[in-house]
Amino acid sequence: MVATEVERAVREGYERAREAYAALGVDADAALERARAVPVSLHCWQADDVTGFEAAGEAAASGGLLATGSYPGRARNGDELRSDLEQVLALVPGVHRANVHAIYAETGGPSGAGRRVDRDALEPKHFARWMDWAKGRGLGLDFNPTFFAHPKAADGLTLSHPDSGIRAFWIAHGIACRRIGEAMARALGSPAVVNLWIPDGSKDLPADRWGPRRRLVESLDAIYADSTGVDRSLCLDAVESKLFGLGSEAYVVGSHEFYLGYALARGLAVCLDMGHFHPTETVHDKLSAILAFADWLLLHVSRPVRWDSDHAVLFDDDVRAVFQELVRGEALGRVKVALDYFDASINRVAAYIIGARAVRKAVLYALLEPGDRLGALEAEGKGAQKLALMEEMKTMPFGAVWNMLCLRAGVPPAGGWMPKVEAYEKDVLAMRRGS
Ligand code: RNT
Ligand code: ZN
Repeated sequence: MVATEVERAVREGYERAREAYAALGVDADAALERARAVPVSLHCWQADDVTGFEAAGEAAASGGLLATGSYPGRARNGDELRSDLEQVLALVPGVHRANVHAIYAETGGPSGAGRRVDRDALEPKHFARWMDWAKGRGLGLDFNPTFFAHPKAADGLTLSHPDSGIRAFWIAHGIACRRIGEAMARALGSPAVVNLWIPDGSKDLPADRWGPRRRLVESLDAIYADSTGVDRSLCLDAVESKLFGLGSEAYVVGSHEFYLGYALARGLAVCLDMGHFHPTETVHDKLSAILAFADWLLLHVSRPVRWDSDHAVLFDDDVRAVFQELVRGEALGRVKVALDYFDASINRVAAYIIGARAVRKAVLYALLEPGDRLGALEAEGKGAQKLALMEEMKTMPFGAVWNMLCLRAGVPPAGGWMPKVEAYEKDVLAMRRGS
């Protein structure tokens, strides 16, 4: 089909779908526009398997992170990475931000490579290229300190390390990164989420679970101290827990309970990564519990398969349930949404697009729910009717509304984006030899 035919088919399909939703009291037009406006932060680390630019060819992510696969075309520098993100942005509908890790600093000359600046000495100027690019694109930036893939994290401990010198190094890194986030926010006129995740833990049974957690509290207090002068309205601080990691199977210092307590006690946000809980535990049930006490939280949308495997996000039950909960609780505005996965076994740009489109679909799907009707049925004790309506919603013409959202956003509806990615792979990714 040529473009105009596709367009006509989308419009026709949408008209019928709009009527079907209207019959249930749902305003599809309003849902579509609201769904477009929810910012989704695109993680830069899917493009290069969490390698970063510190030194060419340096081993990829450590600290329990593992990108598996060797699909050709990994981005090797900032320009390639930003080019991949451009390609993604051209094919995903809605508002996006970009999420950068400290290892993506460009510290050298014109090529961005060169002089190595250690993590404790990073400054906003080392991210000038990211800021310039984001400004040109009208994107907000988010930021993350990198507490892994570094000699001072070689034994899997950073902010909870027994050696005060090592802790001091990582504290300095944490503060430096908050300053960078603040600078990004100023430069772009949009507050930056700065999310802290550390790998600290132990592979086997620890004799002492208390000491590392005490030290972590002290280190975090130093990072988040008022004396740093970081403006909290620009640098939105979040802390990310984990249940276990590769090499920290028996004990993780920054567990969920630890960070939930810390964040509530100190007025920070928690980050819920969908891969960081027991496989039978669901993140969607935590939202109304945490947001009863916290102002906002950060969501790392990820897809764990048997473990925290960081597969590309799909439009699956878990992701749908998260956004349904947020819509039902009128809490979409109290959550910052970020993608977090790294799959090196498939075309990396397509992996981005699949995940970003899946999240936007889930937002739209949730907004198309007849919330008032479901709520009324529940309140009237009509459990069967409620369940039946929930079931019926699954076979509504959702795809027709999604296609219209894409059309309005100026990106290909349905699977129309894949040929573009295939062309990009042929013209650009395939030229990246030795990556
Ligand atoms: C690790 C955390 C963390 C990282 C990124 C790279 O388990 O999920 O968010 O994935 O910071
Ligand atoms: Zn995460």
